[in-house]
Amino acid sequence: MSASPLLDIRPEDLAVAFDPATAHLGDRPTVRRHLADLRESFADRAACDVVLANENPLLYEVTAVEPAGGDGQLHYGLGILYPGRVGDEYYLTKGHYHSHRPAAEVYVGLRGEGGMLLEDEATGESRFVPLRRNTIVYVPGHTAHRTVNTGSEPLAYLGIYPANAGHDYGAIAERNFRKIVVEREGKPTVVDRR
Ligand code: S6P
Ligand code: ZN
Repeated sequence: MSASPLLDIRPEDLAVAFDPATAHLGDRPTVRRHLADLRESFADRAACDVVLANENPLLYEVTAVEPAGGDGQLHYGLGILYPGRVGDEYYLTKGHYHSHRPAAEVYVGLRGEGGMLLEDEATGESRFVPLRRNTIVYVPGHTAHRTVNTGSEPLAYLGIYPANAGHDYGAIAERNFRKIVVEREGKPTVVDRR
């Protein structure tokens, strides 16, 4: 980092055009997660394997913009989570803590209908809060977060987080979230993971 953070940032990172219909941002690499990558995330492993026997659908795509910089800088990612279910559980993201646990994040809903499962690391307490167009979700530090698409169209959102946040998927892989979001009588319902 030089004395001029403004001059250190590539011009193409200062203003980035996006289309909420795709998760693509210029030529930045897009991470694509398919069902096989999320086999451990869904509660109904058998239902997962039935789908995987025939196909490996694309569940979500994320493109991150991570400008150079040090303390105090921000990164952000544009995500698109497609609609669908495995058994009665709605499509979801892997979910993570930030490696730097105090790092918070703000999500801005752009399109679609869904929510975020938030789980406090110390107590296991959780909240399921709406994420949709024109809704902003605040994810406090020390909180695992996972996006869930409960609608019938792609759920698009922007997540903005401190540059030093980092992603810790290991803790979720070991224990997963305590709650799951399933369809019951046509409606999204939060229940305990059995
Ligand atoms: C990053 C932010 C999002 C997620 C994205 C995919 O801090 O929370 O951009 O990376 O929603 O979820 P996951 O759990 O696969 O990273
Ligand atoms: Zn995050």
